[in-house]
Amino acid sequence: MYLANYINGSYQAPLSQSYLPNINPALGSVYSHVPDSTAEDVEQAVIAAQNAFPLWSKTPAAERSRILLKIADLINENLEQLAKAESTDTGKPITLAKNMDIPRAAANFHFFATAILHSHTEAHHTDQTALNYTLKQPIGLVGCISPWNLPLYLFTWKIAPALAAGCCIVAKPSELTPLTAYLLGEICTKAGLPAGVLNIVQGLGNKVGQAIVAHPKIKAISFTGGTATGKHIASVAAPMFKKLSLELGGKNPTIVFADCNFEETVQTAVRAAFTNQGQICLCGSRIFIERSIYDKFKTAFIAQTQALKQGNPADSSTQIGATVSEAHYHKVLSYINLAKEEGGKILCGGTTLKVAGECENGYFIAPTVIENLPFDCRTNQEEIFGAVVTLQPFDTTEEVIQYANSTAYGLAASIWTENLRKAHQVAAQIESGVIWLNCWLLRDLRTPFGGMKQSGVGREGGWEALDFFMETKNICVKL
Ligand code: TXE
Repeated sequence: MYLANYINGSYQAPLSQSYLPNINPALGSVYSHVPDSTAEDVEQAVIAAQNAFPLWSKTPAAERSRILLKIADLINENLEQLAKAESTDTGKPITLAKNMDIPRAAANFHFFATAILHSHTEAHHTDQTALNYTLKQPIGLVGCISPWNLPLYLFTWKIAPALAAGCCIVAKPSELTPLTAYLLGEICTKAGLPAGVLNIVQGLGNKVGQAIVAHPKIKAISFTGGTATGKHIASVAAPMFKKLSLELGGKNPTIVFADCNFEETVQTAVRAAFTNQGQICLCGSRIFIERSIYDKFKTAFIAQTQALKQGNPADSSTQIGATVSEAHYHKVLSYINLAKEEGGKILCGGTTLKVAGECENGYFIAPTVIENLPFDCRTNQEEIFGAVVTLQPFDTTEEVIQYANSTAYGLAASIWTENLRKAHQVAAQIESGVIWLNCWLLRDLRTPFGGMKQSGVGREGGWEALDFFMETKNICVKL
């Protein structure tokens, strides 16, 4: 199967006619080919977006909303096909794709389609002399670049607010997971999205991504991916005064106090550690446990980790699938070796896993739990982004806050205690943009989402996402 770019409302081969192999990570074999597009394809996409912008930006909100709701409906109608595509591309369990990724992609469109029907603007009276009102207008052409871990989920998390705001888009999914974005093109056409409003250019980051970020006609860049890539993108976009939204990596703490609801805490900490093979920027990979329950927690955590069913992602009972790519598989394994070198004790996992049958060449790593590492070693400071977590005991609240805040990241944290006063006090001191008290990944799309420190710049979600894709103008009327 040869995939294509979606430019000006139709599928097009890359101008270079060259393709990259797309690998099914559970099988370890090539199953399709992704356009290896270049700056020339991006140029075509920019021209299409420019031509579409005057009309789309003036299309009434109710009409934009109607089209976006139709896209949401079509995503839901194609749930089976999209979930299968997502699972094949990423190695994630089909059940996860069906229950989380694809429904959330539809929800993203639904959320922003309805939001624009309820917007309002500000007005400021200046004594009796003037009336100021705020006019929000779509910023123009925008670039949306997304990663491989939650492909359609994160792709649409950017595209939906941009379209709702009235912008035209040049978007690039990850070259590792192009399939659902490819399928979205047809859905958009069927839903009646005018040609050129959304353009999807497939290919490599350093070619297509770079061309989008550097293009003078593109006014804003919304990016989710690795911190190093984010840094590079900022260095290109900032001197051009582009608006930037960067959602980057995380090294999130799970903080377990002795007075937690034990069963619920262990269960959710395991889910936070290993969902999507640990490849979610929100995963809790450093688990700090109050010393008095450390051994009890460790025993229960290991037992539940070992009970997770790992295997062929296409099997509906599979809970843990394959790592996304061979390169990432080796990266995660290298961190397990590093942990050993740093004195870590492997409590379970720590090895690759052979899945019999068609998956015998797949990139499987057994969920890995490690203890006996100091909070400031590399294993506990660097983002592994795989099914590898560490357990560490703590004695005081001050100590655990120091541990939690010790990394360069500041994306998410979860705190487990039945003492609400303590929960709020600790939450206020943790340097993370997203804090969950007694839960994990409980999302309300209206809330601000994003990280502090090297986890990013800006917030997605709710009005903040719509605002990002709009220019704000103050109009002052003398009375
Ligand atoms: O991501 P990249 P990679 C973390 C995780 C992972 C590491 C690297 O730790 O191991 O990042 O992963 C595009 N200009 N996360 O290398 O490269 C690229 O094509 C413009 C966390 O796979 O950041 C893809 O579409 N774009 C993360 C997107 O950027 C460029 C999710 C992300 O890829 C580009 C993924 C360039 N110069 C990885 N270079 C999260 N926060 O969820 C690459 N890209």
